[in-house]
Amino acid sequence: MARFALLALLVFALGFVPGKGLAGEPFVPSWIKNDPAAKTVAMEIVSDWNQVERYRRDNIRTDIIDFNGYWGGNLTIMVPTGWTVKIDFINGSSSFRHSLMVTRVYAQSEMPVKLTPEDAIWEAFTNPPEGIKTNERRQLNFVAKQAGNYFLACARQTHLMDGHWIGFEIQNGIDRAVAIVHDDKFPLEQPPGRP
Ligand SMILES: [Cu+2]
Repeated sequence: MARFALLALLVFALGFVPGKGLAGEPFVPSWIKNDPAAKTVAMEIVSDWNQVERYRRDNIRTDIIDFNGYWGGNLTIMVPTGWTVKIDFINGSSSFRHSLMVTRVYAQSEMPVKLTPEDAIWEAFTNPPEGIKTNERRQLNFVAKQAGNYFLACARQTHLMDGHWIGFEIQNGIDRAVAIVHDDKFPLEQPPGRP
């Protein structure tokens, strides 16, 4: 009986911890470069990084618009509090304008139809907010002043509602910027994001 109770406890502890989502291990992708001495992280974020690969695989256009192959919060970037963030933003789309903006967290039901410059945290957004053209690039620099959860989102038309956002978390107590893929939000049939 005691053995059974112990087993039940073990099963509970391993498999049914409330709030434990499916997430991979934190990793430093090739497009994140940490400089701990300067408390600075540089990252390159490409819009529609996977558009061509998706099209090649299925020969149909998908509704997915992405940042480095991630969308709808299936990746979270974590940055230490107080660090300077330097994002090299490139529009890799072959057809659409895109932008990049730091915003608060939105539930799907409360997302605005369109983000405006007033929605930008620390005025961090690429200009013009309606998006840069195909193959254009912008540098977006800001200080990760306040610990908490944010979005990196696209302010183009309805792109936020359409899933053109990833998670952005500013954390105390971490010593470098990392990323986590949320496998439960990443359909297996989709090509993987940028490593
Ligand atoms: Cu977009």
